[in-house]
Amino acid sequence: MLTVHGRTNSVNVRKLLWLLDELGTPYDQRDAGMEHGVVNTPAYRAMNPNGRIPTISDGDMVLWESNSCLRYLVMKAGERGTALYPADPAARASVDRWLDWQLSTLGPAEKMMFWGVIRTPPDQRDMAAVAKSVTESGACWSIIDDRLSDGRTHIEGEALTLADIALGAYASRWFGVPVGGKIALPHFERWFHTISARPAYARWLGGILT
Ligand SMILES: N[C@@H](CCC(=O)N[C@@H](CS)C(=O)NCC(=O)O)C(=O)O
Repeated sequence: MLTVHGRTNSVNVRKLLWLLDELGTPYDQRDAGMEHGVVNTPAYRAMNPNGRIPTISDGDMVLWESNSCLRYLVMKAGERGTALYPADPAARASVDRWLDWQLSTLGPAEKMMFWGVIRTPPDQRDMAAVAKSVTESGACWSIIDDRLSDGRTHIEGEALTLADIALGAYASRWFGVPVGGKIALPHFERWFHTISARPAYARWLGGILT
């Protein structure tokens, strides 16, 4: 049985759970990280020396880095995963570009917006750092807004791909963190409305941020 190790309020765990529901792949989820501990045990570190979540195990196969896990899960699903991660080199590379961009550019830009508000008590918040993160996140999301300005329903066209899942999980934080200073991004909002209506999104990302 495929196992996803990681607490369900983690954005990077949520990506995987959203995808697994889209694929209809059975899995077992085990809490790990933050208040659940586990990540510093020798057994967990043997799977993931970073002590981070998510980690997946599938028989003898163990993998970490959420976007690598997304790719593995669609490839393992065979036909069911093809539309989400197309085989054509140009189409696949285009999806991969957004996964890499989420990890390298969007994630660092938006981290303080989320952590500085949702996971920091009000009297300890550095609102200047949060405001900077809101500005930098808005600059990132405006790239997505431009991408969607031709009326396409999804990042890569008319069908859901891993790009929508990796970016959609983070978009839940842009729309869900109650902080001012966010720029209006109408195409991005329209896309978010579409993807957040999916039952698998609603199940894992539709609740309040914690
Ligand atoms: N680049 C990694 C980031 C992993 C990461 O930093 N995960 C966070 C949760 S989103 C974590 O492990 N936090 C510490 C904890 O939960 O104990 C990935 O995409 O999997």
